[in-house]
Amino acid sequence: MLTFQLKKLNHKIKSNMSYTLTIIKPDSFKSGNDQLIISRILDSGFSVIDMQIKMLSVDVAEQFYKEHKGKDFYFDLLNFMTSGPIIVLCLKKENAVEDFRKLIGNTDPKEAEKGTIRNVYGTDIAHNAIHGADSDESATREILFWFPYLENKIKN
Ligand code: RTP
Ligand code: MG
Repeated sequence: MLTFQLKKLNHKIKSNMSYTLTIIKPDSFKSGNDQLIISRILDSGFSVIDMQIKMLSVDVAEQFYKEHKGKDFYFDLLNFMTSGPIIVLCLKKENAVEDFRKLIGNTDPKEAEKGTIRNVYGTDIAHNAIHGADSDESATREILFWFPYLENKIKN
């Protein structure tokens, strides 16, 4: 009986969980702040489902950032994101997308609330240390872009 109740409780806890996608950008990797940033993410209650350290090709960067094609900053963004290694992480937490966006702060580090990751580790709007998916739909699309084999896990 107790086992059954525990299983039910466990299921309930699990069902409140959601997922998000982050990228530790090349500026953070180069400065050596990547480990501090990941520690900060873990200390904020996120757990890591999967991660990759990689160098982006222009082709892959174009696919990932296709929503920004045509914007003034598009080519600068591609240059920056292909300038050095990045760390891509799939993260899990209750209310993951919204809580993660709060943790990283405004796109422009100077506008970001004091103590947020971009405020602490970012330099300017183009070199802002970290990416975070901006909605549950984007999170699902982005997680499947990098980790297609997680489909069953994140949709359950
Ligand atoms: P992200 O996608 O990286 O989490 O950033 P975001 O949602 O806060 O901002 P978004 O509008 O999606 O922009 C994507 C990334 O493009 C670069 N950017 N540069 N120079 C500029 O005015 C400018 N604006 C945006 C930033 O690296 C931004 O994170
Ligand atoms: Mg964005």
